[in-house]
Amino acid sequence: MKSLRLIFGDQLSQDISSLKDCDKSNDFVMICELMEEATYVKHHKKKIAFLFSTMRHFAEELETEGYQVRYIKLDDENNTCSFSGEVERAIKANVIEQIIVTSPSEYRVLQDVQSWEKRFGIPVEVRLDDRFLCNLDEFSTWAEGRKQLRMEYFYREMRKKHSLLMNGDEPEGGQWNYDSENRKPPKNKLVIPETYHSKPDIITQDVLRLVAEQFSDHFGDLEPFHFAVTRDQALAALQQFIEQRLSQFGDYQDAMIENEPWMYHSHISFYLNCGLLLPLECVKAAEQAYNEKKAPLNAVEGFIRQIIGWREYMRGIYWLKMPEYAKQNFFDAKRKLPDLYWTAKTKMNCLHNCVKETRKNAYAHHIQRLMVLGNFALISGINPTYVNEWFLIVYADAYEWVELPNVSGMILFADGGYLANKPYASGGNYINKMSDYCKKCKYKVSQKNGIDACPFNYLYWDFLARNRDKLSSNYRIGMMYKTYDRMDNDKKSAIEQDSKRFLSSLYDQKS
Ligand code: FAD
Ligand code: DLZ
Ligand code: SF4
Repeated sequence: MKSLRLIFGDQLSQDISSLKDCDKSNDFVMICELMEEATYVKHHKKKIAFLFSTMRHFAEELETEGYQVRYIKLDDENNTCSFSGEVERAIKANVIEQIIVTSPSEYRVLQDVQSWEKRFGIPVEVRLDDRFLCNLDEFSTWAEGRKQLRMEYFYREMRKKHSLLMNGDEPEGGQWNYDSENRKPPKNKLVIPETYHSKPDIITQDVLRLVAEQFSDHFGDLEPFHFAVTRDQALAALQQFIEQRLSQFGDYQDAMIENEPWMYHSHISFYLNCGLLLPLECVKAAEQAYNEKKAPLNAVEGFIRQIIGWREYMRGIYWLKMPEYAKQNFFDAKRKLPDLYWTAKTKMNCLHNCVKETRKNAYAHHIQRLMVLGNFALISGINPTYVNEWFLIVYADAYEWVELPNVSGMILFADGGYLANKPYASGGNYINKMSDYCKKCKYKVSQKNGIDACPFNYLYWDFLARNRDKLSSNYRIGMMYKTYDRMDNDKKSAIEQDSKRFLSSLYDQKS
């Protein structure tokens, strides 16, 4: 049966299930650059360029392997701009008897796919995405009957299932988790290796021109552009991380240094999420480095946990809880997103740097996303819809399946604690301990109230006071109310007044 194998932009792997049993002489593969996908939220320019260039390189690889590829460029005259439109056009242009896809990673796109059989009158086979280590049925069986989920228990199951860092039934080193060793503050004079740099070839240069022309009003810097855009390059980026940064990954996982956006992180999320790298090969490479004594256990365990634990856990929750998950707003947060998230214009040095680097690189590391950008959105009471939209736009690794649970679940606690056991709210002390941002800030981190005080300090308490009814019974954060209750009335009123003043000035760019 002649089939159309549609490959979505984040499925760029020759091992993808939709290519299995493909009859190269009869079937054809379709990949499309689509205006609708690039603009349903206005993605960062670098993210669009990365995906288009990677898609074009992947199509070329498939052709070399003998596949018949129908590649639709953004500026093809008859491009209909949407997946459905392109499927319809392909059906009209070829005699197709069935459509085969690997299940799309996003709920929105799956809805589309599920309408095609009826709409086009031919069978549509939706295959499992077996790039992930935990399939969705397995996850929902694990989650069944649990009122709250905890990543740590899921992670242990995954360690056992894939026999990673295991000694028989016991975890390597006797402990499952070495996170407590992974919180070293930054030291002066750390030597941080460069992130991976590819040199833009002709394909990438063409894409850069196209993106500059078509998406000039989107957020972010297009150049310099140095992401890997082929599997070989992505493997080289992984190897570079294993050799140059993994050994320090654990120690400085939570550290932030001004003008050091990449730290010792791996910078592979873009490649993992679009299919250039597979999760198991990344964690096995790290395990091998440990076995060869090239990296310590705390670093390797931490890295493996992020990928087989957090990444899979986020995906499981997304599919278990969509579409309701996108609408959750536990704190009933109402504020708009302030312009500083786009302009980086703020006196708060931590936020200024994190937005500036995001704009330049389409990347910020986890603690910048969590404890600076996310924490501020949480304690300022910004509506989850706006926060989610921003995070989906600005990062080259952002797709709803992973962005939404991180934002709504992990930082905004918008699901009321289904995914995380407490909101990651914090005052300025944490940022001061884990970064050097406060040294150059106009605000004073040691000051708790008043015009010069670090806004995180009073906003934190104001957030707790505003949400007392929802948080005082939380066993991880509830005890903070005892501290709040011991404050005298003048102090409480200063917290409230400072927060009111600051939050009302947030929208006139003076803060
Ligand atoms: P490393 O720190 O080197 O970690 C290794 C890998 O572990 C990552 O590449 C990633 O695949 C995985 N990982 C680590 N933490 C998480 C996590 N919490 N959830 C899922 N995977 C994880 N990650 C995305 O891939 N896409 C997103 O859109 C995204 N949005 C986020 C939004 C917020 C508010 C927060 C707090 C986190 C978000 N993350 C997201 C998770 C994490 O910040 C990024 O995966 C990480 O910063 C990517 O950089 P890295 O490859 O250098 O990661
Ligand atoms: C994010 C994105 C962008 C910017 N452009 C495309 C595109 O042109 N073609 C495509 O197939 N996918 C693109 N994507 C990824 C999709 O928005 C979506 O996340 C995936 O198809 C998975 O559902
Ligand atoms: Fe950020 Fe406060 Fe430190 Fe300034 S003082 S950098 S606002 S934490």
